[in-house]
Amino acid sequence: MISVVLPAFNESGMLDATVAAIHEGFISRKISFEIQIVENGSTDETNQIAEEICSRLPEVSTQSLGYADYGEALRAGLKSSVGEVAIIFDVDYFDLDFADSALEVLDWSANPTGPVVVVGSKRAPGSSDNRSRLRRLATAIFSGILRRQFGISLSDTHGMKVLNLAALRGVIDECQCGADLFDTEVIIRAERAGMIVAEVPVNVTELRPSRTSILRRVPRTLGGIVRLRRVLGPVPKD
Ligand SMILES: Nc1nc2c(ncn2[C@@H]2O[C@H](COP(=O)(O)OP(=O)(O)OP(=O)(O)O)[C@@H](O)[C@H]2O)c(=O)[nH]1
Ligand SMILES: [Mg+2]
Repeated sequence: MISVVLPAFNESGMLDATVAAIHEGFISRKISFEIQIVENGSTDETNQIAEEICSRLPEVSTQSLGYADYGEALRAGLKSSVGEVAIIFDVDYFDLDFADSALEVLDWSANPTGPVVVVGSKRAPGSSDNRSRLRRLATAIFSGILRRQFGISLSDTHGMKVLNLAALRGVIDECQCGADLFDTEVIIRAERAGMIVAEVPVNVTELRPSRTSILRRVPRTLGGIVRLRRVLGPVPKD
């Protein structure tokens, strides 16, 4: 089974349409799936809308945590996923074609020798990123820092990804960072544990303009990198 984890924060405008599109996509693919909405900290009607969707669609469940934190929402969603494989989508950024190609690359077995994470890279050859120039630059700088500071092999760690949950449960339990660093920590820890991570190029078209100003994002991300460094230490020498 595939578990789609969908973090949702103040998504009353888009949640219904996004869940409907993902639901329809997996029904038509005849794949067994669940969709987990994980809300925290919303001040709009997101929760009520999520509950209403769950009452209509048996494959969808929702949980609501105390305070706004994207990483904590991902952690909670992955921990309560029942699938062997999880797909992380955003409410404003999801792509079933990405899911198809990433699932082909992912190693589904419980003792994999192939990739345990497949990231939809906004920077890999063949990708096209329609976000603003500033956002693309921020992604490039962040990825460069990750490569130098943590030896990460991927060109991008944020955004859509597919995970072999059966293989990654131990790694997920070890992760300490929340916010926008949680999924990056999973990837770094998986690589350090000798697991293979992979990427496929994506076409990035977010369904709405950015909600976070770059001025707020930069200090938050830099603070996150300092925290990651403290939690993970330097690149191990082999
Ligand atoms: N549960 C939860 N979900 C969040 C939180 N912040 C963002 N999300 C969700 O994460 C996904 C991406 O959020 P966005 O606000 O679009 O963030 P982004 O695309 O990284 O950045 P911008 O849109 O440029 O600000 C969406 O599904 C949001 O609803 C949060 O604090 N808690
Ligand atoms: Mg967005």
